[in-house]
Amino acid sequence: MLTGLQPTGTITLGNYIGAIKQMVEYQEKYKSIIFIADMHAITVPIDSETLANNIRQLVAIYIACGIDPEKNLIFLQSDNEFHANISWMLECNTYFGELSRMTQFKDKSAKNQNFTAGLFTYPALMAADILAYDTHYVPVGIDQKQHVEIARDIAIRFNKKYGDTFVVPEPLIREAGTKIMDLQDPTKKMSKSSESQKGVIRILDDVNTIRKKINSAVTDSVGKVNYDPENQPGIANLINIYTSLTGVSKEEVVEQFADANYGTFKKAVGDVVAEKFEKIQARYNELINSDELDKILDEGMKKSREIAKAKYEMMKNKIGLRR
Ligand code: AQP
Repeated sequence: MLTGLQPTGTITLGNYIGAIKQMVEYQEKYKSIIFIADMHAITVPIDSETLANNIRQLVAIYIACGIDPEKNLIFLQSDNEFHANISWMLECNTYFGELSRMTQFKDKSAKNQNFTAGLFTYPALMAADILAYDTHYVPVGIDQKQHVEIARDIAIRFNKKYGDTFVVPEPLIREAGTKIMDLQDPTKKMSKSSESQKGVIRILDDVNTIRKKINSAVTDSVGKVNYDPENQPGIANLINIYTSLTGVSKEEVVEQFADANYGTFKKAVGDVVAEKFEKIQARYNELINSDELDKILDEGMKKSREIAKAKYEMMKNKIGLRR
């Protein structure tokens, strides 16, 4: 299994619930590769110092959240030059038309008319990330499914043209209902690169700030805790947060808070998030300036390069890039 996050900002509660929590669960079930997708992060503008800080922070957050370096291969994408090399060979087997149909490209390029070629060819790099390791499973949200599908198409095409080279990967689609929304605008996804201060909970926010953000989350005038995403999107979002972190079902939450006002329910949600993040933050603070992180990344660089290099050499040979 292979998965990674982009160091485009401090991890949010949405990233934690939608991605990191699953990684921690999957490490018991699959042989896992978890990387920091920093080369994907530069497909949109990002300040150099901010990026470097985000990278170190993300490694510490992975470990603090319970990702075990003994059970997972953890590495930084840019520490492994074979990703870009493999990506180029895949790009030359990818059609302009299929890249043009990627919805993420359409969305992100619409936000900035001066988009880069890297934003356009991003799916070929993602295919390289996946295919270099003979990955069987790629856990993704529904928004990323298209990128795993194009990786499959590229793998099948390459295998047909040059002979068996790649394992054809499968997306592991996460169950619906885990998409966490902005607390101030519950129609918008909570995103790490968002500029919304009050609407986005960051994993490193101090617990009082977390409680305040949840207390001032936008709700509705119904005044009753129901799970009704259409008419009560703010409350539905808080229910999703509560259920994701406690394992209690939506029905049970609605029953438990049937007589409670929104203030009481928000306090309960705030307590759950604060308790979870307080523990993660304590571990994060021990790690962030330790050389443990560098050791993990050095080891990951070595191992990931060995695997990706073998795939790269195989591809070169099959394509005819040899003397
Ligand atoms: N709000 C969310 N609810 C549930 N899951 C979420 N994810 C992101 N936001 C939510 C999941 O977290 C992972 C992040 O993947 P990524 O780093 O490649 O970037 P992304 O999907 O584009 O996430 P962001 O936070 O919105 O980043 P930016 O702001 O850089 O675009 C994915 O598994 C995603 O499903």
